[in-house]
Amino acid sequence: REYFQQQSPLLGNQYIEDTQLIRALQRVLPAKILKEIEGDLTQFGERVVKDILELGRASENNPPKLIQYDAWGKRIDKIVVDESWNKLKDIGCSEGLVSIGYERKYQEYSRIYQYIKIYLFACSSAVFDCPMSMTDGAARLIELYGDKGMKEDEYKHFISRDPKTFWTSGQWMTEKTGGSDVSKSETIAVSSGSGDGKTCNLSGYKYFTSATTSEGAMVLARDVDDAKTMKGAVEGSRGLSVYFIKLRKPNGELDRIQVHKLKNKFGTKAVPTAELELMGTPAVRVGPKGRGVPVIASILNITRIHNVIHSAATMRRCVAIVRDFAHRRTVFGKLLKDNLLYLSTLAEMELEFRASLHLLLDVTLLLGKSERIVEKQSSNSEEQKQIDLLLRIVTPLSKLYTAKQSVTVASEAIEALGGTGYMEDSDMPRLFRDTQVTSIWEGTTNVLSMDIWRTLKEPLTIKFYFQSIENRLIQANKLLNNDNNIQKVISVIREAMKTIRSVIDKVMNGDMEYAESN
Ligand code: MFK
Ligand code: FAD
Repeated sequence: REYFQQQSPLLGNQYIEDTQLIRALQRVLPAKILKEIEGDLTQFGERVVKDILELGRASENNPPKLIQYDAWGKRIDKIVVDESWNKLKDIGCSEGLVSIGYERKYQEYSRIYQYIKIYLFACSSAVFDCPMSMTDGAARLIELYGDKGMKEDEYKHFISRDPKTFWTSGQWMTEKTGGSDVSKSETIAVSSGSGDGKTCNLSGYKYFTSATTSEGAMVLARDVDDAKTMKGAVEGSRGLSVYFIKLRKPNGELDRIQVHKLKNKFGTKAVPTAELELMGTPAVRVGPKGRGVPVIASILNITRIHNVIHSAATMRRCVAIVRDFAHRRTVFGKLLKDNLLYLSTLAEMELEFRASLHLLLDVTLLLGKSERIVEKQSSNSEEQKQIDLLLRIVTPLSKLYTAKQSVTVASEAIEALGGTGYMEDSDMPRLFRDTQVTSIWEGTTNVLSMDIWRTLKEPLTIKFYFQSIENRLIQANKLLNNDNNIQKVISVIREAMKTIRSVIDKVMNGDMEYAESN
């Protein structure tokens, strides 16, 4: 007998089929630039459902392993990754996933071009966007705080388009004492005695280190004169500085680092994340002593936008799969695409996706503008101050909102495929697990809300694409200045996010008048 065979949902070109993305790009990019980059986005949109998706699946199916000892009992701490993981690194490099943002061929619009490529890459690449994001952040940190030597050396590796010279970077902040609150960090930096005041040796235990196969890492550590007595240590986060380390010696061995374990994670399974110990690892300070938090924040402000990318990309991938499925699955005599109840579920998902996509583009545009103004050497201008302030608020705001929504959408997408959506090889559980972390790493929802609350103390004369968010933020700012009630302020901030959703809802229902007035 021949039994019924359900057709599986298929993914087409992820750029061409993403009509919302194309429309949104028409909104934010000058037509000439869009025309110039369209060819590249089209070829990449094809690749992410072909070789990149296959490599991502292979990496996921063969996660990293830690080999701590060789046959003779020598400690080697080798992290073995699947060859597909290395190939994803080469592809990410040659596709310019970091470099586009620094070549700045399209001035302030370069970031949009770069981040849309990462958006296409994220859900096919087994979260290789994680190492790419931290490398992007490290490049930015060097651009802002690095000396001439670092700009000629490490920076060039991070923004290279040649896989032979390309490096990725980690970002090591979290310790057992705390990830949100780093003030009790125990890792110490002791001068190497070279006399330049910058080279040190680091010792301490880092509790979460992602992309541990990277060539380098930016590390938070406390400066001390003497490791035994802790003389010279300044307590709290003001005693911390940022140090750059190279993880391995030229022969490939770890340089005074012991990897104690690989984390057994709920998701992001292909990304190696380790607990490790620095045992006098040679390091160079980047940025001023005792300014570790604001210096490393230049990475956080980039990686938090990468989080928005990952969340928006997850929603888009879920919508793409469910939409296609709706054209192939028949229930009660009708294709799901013709079932109004099913469509209303899909519309909810689409709504969240669109809101997040617009937020992503707006925050990216702000980042591009901020970097561009600095480049034009007018960093003290009022325009710069306002853009930076807005960016400082909109970055955590979009990160916290899109992270939460992506988990909801990914969960809904599993159900939308029925029982098969719950099966590992449908790809849906992976999307769900991978996006669950976006609300934890790079700052949890509460921590980011607090960060927005602190920033809102600055005087605000906001200009933002969504008028209604602007109004809410100004309202929060006033509340703060009047009675300093944090609960009220945070609830207004969260209302601002709901507003985005309602504006997009109106747009989807054709109520342009409402949408434009907001
Ligand atoms: C898929 C894409 C993503 C891939 C992710 C990659 C893998 C995951 C990697 C990680 O998870 S890395 C670890 C991430 N960790 C965090 O995000 C930490 C979360 N905690 C916070 O953000 C806390 O708010 C913070 C550590 C910053 C609190 O530290 P403090 O020292 O108590 O902060 P405080 O007093 O608010 O700020 C100290 C200074 O830093 C201030 O400057 P001033 O000294 O000049 O006044 C702040 O303005 C400045 N600062 C803080 N946050 C900033 C910032 N400056 C700019 N931007 C920010 N975001
Ligand atoms: P805590 O800081 O102890 O937080 C616990 C809870 O308290 C949270 O719900 C938090 O929201 C809440 N909370 C904290 N402060 C407040 C407050 N003021 N008000 C109200 N609630 C509050 N870190 C790195 O440095 N480098 C990495 O490469 C890295 N990779 C990671 C990879 C994965 C897969 C994961 C899961 C984490 C990774 N992290 C990394 C660590 C991550 O950044 C931290 O887990 C995160 O910042 C939270 O810190 P914590 O785990 O210490 O939790």
